[in-house]
Amino acid sequence: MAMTGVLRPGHACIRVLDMKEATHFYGEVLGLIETGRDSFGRVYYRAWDEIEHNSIILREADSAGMDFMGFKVDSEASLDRLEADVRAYGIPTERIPAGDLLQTGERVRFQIPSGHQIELYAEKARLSTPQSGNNPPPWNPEAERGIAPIRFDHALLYGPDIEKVQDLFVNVLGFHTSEQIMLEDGKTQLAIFMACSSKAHDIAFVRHEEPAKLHHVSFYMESWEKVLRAADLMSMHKISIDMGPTRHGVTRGTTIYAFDPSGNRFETFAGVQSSYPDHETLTWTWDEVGTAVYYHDRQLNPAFLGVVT
Ligand code: M3P
Ligand code: FE
Repeated sequence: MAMTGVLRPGHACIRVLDMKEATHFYGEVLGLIETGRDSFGRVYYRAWDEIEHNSIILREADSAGMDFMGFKVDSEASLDRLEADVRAYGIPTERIPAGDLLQTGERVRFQIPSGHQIELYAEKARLSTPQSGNNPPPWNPEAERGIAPIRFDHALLYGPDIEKVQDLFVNVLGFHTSEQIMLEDGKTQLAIFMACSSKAHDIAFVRHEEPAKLHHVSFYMESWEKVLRAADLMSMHKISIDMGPTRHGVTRGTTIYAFDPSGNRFETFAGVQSSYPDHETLTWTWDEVGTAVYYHDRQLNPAFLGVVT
């Protein structure tokens, strides 16, 4: 197996202010498939083409934002090894017992320098879905219900000390840096995009004073046409759109940023480039920061740097 260790983003637990409003949005408008509810009142979803029991978990709380993001690793042996490596690096870890999240094995959780809670897990129940097994069709009716993204793809997180975060992800967790945006001094990073796969990014960070903030969770769509259809649905459902449809210079993704009813930003995107560990890190300079983020407008909108949950 060429891909070992950390494989991909597996889940994100999002705080919502009103569960009834949130389940209407995530279930009917975004079109995720509800897979369970637990004794804490958390609601679990997967996207139609995902193989595991859950990827988005909602928790009702007084403030919006993200509780934690989890990455799938290839085996229990990798989970043990990465746990030891994170500890040896000087970051304490805790084990969360199997079953704390529905249908999910033990998780190793740690706080990264930006203040976010990151988890690793090796086991989660696989569902039998129309897309699994022998001779699967290319899509099924769930692929046309609501916005209907293919998968939870990545998150962009805001917090301090992103160079320390980069060191941890690259030198301990095995990610590579696909792209970066520099500040005016040409040396300090405003943003870093990192992948554990050949995707444009699996996680990204923007430098920000306040720790543990969420800029967006992102959902992968099949095509630019599906991104435009998502925009139509957002308007039909009076969803607040932050930006787009447009294109990012960084990653080349065609995209929309919009807000869930609690004010958490989410992205529906398609058409990114790929990245491999032997590629050079693409760098965007401060004079082109607007183009890096919004390729057509060529300037940042005020919400981009200011509105996070
Ligand atoms: C994305 C993406 C920035 C670009 C963000 C890009 C922060 O969200 O998914 O490609 O410049
Ligand atoms: Fe994104």
